[in-house]
Amino acid sequence: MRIDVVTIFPELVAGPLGTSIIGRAAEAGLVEFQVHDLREHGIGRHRSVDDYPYGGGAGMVMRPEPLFAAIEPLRDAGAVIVLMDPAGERLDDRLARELATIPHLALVCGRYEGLDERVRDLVDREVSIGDYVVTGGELPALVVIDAVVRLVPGVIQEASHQDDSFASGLLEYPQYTRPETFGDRPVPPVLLSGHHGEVDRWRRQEALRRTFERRPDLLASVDLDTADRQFLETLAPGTETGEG
Ligand code: JFH
Repeated sequence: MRIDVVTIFPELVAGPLGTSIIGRAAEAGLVEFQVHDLREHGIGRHRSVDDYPYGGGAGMVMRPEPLFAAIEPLRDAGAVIVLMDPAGERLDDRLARELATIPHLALVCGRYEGLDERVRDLVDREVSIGDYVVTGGELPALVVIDAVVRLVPGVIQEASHQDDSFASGLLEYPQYTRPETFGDRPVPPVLLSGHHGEVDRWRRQEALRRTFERRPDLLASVDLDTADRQFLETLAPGTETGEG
């Protein structure tokens, strides 16, 4: 997989991409990153990439020419062009898995109050990481890259993302490691029992409990069997948990 990033802050993007699991994926050749400094296409002696908004108003807007110059060669190279934007399609597990199937992505990061509307003609999709505003597209792009690259075969243990809580639609079950007792809190004995069936059942129930307590909205799209429904009934007697 190849991922290009267009930004006026290449160092802000390149650092994290060289670090940890994502950095190792790049070293292993599973993914190739290329970060492009938009300012190389800036206009005039000051390499300007922004200008005042027509019609007035606060803040600056990114001018179209540098973005066009940076994006066009990536388009010609076959990249799917993704614009980071607070008004884009919301990133979730489903979208991350879809983007992970694209061999060549180019993520375009804006700054200021946004970009000239005509730049949208050059992009294939627009993605948001959630309903809050950050100061530019770089951190959102890193979130997208992190979520996508860990799904590329070979980057992490395959079982990890099949087990991802969002794959089942439930939140994670509680996890423990050594020591067996920490302060006054022992590890739940079932996890030390060696009964894999019991461990699986406990984890399923704790995942159901946590989802019911914290994100009951998620339960509507989870595949619940009879045992799941019976367990949920003990948490909230009389509450309907049918498909919805
Ligand atoms: C970005 C910024 C827009 C305008 C009402 C709400 C926003 C400031 C480029 C993505 C997510 C982003 C994101 C992505 C790219 C850029 C800052 C944009 C506005 C009007 C103000 C510039 C922000 N999920 N959050 N933020 N900005 N307002």
